[in-house]
Amino acid sequence: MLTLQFGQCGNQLGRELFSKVAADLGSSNTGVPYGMNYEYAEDTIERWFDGIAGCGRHYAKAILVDTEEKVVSGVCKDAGASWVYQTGNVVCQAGGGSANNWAYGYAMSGRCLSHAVLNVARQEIEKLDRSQGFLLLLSSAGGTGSGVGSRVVELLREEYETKAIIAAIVLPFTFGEVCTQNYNTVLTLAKFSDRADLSVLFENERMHSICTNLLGNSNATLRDVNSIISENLLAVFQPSDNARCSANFLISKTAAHPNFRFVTVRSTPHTPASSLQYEPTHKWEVYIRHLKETLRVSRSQAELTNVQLKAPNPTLSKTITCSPHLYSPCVSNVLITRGRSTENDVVTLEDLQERRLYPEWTVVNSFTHLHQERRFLNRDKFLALVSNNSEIHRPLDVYLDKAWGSYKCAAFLHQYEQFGLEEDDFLQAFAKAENIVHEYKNLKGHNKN
Ligand SMILES: Nc1nc2c(ncn2[C@@H]2O[C@H](COP(=O)(O)OP(=O)(O)OP(=O)(O)O)[C@@H](O)[C@H]2O)c(=O)[nH]1
Ligand SMILES: [Mg+2]
Repeated sequence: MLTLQFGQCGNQLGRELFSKVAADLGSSNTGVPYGMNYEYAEDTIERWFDGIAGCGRHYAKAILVDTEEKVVSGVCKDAGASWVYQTGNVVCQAGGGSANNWAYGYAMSGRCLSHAVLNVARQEIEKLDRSQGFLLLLSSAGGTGSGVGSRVVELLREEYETKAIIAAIVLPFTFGEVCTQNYNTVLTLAKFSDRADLSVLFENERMHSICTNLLGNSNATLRDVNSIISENLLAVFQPSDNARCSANFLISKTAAHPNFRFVTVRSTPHTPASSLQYEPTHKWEVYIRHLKETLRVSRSQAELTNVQLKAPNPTLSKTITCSPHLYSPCVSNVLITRGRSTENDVVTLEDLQERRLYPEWTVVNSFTHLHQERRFLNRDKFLALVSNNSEIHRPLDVYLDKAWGSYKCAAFLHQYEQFGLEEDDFLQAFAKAENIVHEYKNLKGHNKN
């Protein structure tokens, strides 16, 4: 994968992601024989790195894009002990950012930077024999990640019609941030919904709550949030023992239907580093049941239950999960399990294969399982569930509602019009976002088991 990091969030998240790749690569407790670990390491290096610098450190296979120097130079300085960014892959306009304005990012910064980004991308792609495609990292709330990211995703799609484009999009906190974030989010999601093959959504609020509730970190910073997001991404993208597992494979399993191209990732277990050694490791079925429970919606159907913010419960019996709880209907689920499975502790899949989770129109294999025996980041077990499910409409609906509320009273519109965004562009984006929300909201599970 060639990673493209956009704006403050994309670049900071990218740095954390590569640090985790290096940590996983260097982890001592792999749980597998030398040869197996060697293969995993080779595959990891091929996925994320691109040659070795004079200092012996790996070059990250990444392009850094921003409209101000501060963040990218900080991120470059703060690379890891075993890896660095290539300075030639930094595409930065020395300015003051895109002022949290999607239109400025798209039209002004995007126009200046996109050709340089495409040139670097071309050079990188030519160097790679087996390029899996692109991973774009950005937040939807600012001006650069959202606007320049939207411009670049358009150009990448035009130039690389068949290459996989996956975006990891960070959604803003719903309160206390900038007023234009709702417009920026709607405009970004509308653009990515038909240009990227798959968009993985991360809500800052939810990720922050994981730090607070599960890791006991009441002063969690954005760096801590990035650590959780990176673990989720890597649990998905690190090699699995399934040779078919590529970006294209993931897309075909999760986002084959063009109306449903968004997913979220749930993962478990999350344990504070200080108590990692004291925490018991449960059987696979406990974690899998826990992940299934994260899909449960409350009786009033008002929202997801907050199982994601709780520790897995080993006493949760099968009979409880077989009871008629309500689950968010899923277009598809991909479960990735990492760690040792034994005869006495097999990875059991029935919970997530249950037919009622999936709409009647989905094909039989809307559930996929991938496994990797090698331990992930020194943990005995780690699981990630990539889920394309109805609940995705909820956060999107919130931003859409707020953006529409502002639009109706023409709030801040002149800031967008100034940079060429017309009424029609806004209305098209609203219509697209509304359609996404509508499709997800109206998903229905299978009636029969
Ligand atoms: N998870 C996470 N969110 C971040 C980070 N940095 C900023 N954000 C969020 O991203 C949004 C702001 O977007 P930025 O990425 O700072 O903006 P930008 O793309 O640099 O655009 P401009 O600064 O407007 O040019 C807010 O919702 C922040 O909470 C980060 O490192 N991690
Ligand atoms: Mg910025």
